[in-house]
Amino acid sequence: MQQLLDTAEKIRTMEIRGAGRIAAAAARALRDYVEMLETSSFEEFVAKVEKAKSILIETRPTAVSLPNAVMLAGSYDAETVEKARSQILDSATEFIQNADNALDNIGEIGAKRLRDGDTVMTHCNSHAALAIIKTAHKQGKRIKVYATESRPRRQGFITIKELSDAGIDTTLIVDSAVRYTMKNVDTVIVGADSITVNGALVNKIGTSQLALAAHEARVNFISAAETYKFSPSTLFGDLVEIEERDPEEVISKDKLGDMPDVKISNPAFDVTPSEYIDLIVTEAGAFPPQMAYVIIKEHLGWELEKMG
Ligand code: RUB
Repeated sequence: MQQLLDTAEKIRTMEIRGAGRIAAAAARALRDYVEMLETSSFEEFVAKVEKAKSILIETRPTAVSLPNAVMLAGSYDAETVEKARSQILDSATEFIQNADNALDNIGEIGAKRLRDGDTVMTHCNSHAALAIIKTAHKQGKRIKVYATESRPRRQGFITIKELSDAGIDTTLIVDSAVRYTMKNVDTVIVGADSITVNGALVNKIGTSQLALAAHEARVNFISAAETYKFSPSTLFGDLVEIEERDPEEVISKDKLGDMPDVKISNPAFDVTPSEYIDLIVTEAGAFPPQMAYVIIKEHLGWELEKMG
C-alpha cells in the first residue's frame, strides 16, 4: 500500500503530471498493489482493490484519463482472488502497452497535418502534442515551435527542453504574448485532460485563449488526445470539475506581505468549446470534435454499460 500512496502523493503534488503520465502511473501503481496483495478472502480483495482505486482517482479531479485508466487497468469479472488478480495484472499491462502505442499512432496521424516549414504553437507540456511535432521533425519537415511559458507551474520549460533536445527550432513566449505571436503560426497543437461528449476540450489554463486567438487569426487548432481522454460520464450530464490549486503556486504569502486581503485564484484548467477546435487527433484517427460521442461509445463502452 505504501508504494500506491507514494504514487498518489506524486500525482497530487504534480511530481507526476500530464494526463497521460498520470494515467500510466496510476495503472502501474494499481497493478503492483494487486500483485502484492495478500489475502485469500475474495470480499477482502474486492474491498482493498476498490479502496486503492479511489485513493488514486481522488488525487486530481480534472484529467479523466485518471479514472478511465484505473477502471480499464483494474477491470475483472472473476470471483476468486487468484483469477481476479490475474485479470487485473493483464488489464493493467494491456492498458500501459496500449497507452504507449497510442502516442506513436497519434504522432504518425497528426504529423500528416504539418507541412515542411510550418510554425506550430503549443501550450503547457503535452506528450501527445509533442509526439506530433517530433514525428513531423523526424520525417525531415522543418518545423518551428512557439512554446508558452504556462504560468504558474511553467510546464513550458519542460516542453522547450524536450523540443530543443530533439533538435527542433524552439522559441519560448510568455502566456500574454499568445495573440501577438499568433500571426506567425500555422497550427496550434495542444493536449487534453478531458474531452466532453459535446466535443469541448478541457486542458491547461490558457488553452481557450490560444483557441480564441487562433480562431480570430484563421489558424488551425488541433488537440492531440488518446481515446482514454474522452469523458464517458459527461454523456450522463456530469460536468468536468476544474481543479483549483494552492494560491502559493501563483505568489507566496511572504510576497503578498502587506496585502493580506488580496485573494488569489488559481484554476489549473479551462474549457475550449468545440467551435474553436478543427480536429482531435487520437490513436484511432483524426476526428472533428462533434464526433466525441462516437469515440466514447466505441472506445469506452465498458463505462457506459456500468452507468446505463
Ligand atoms: C497538463 C496539461 C496537458 C495535458 C495533456 O496539466 O494540461 O496539456 O495533461 O498532456 P498538468 P499529455 O501539468 O497540470 O498535469 O498529452 O502529456 O497527456
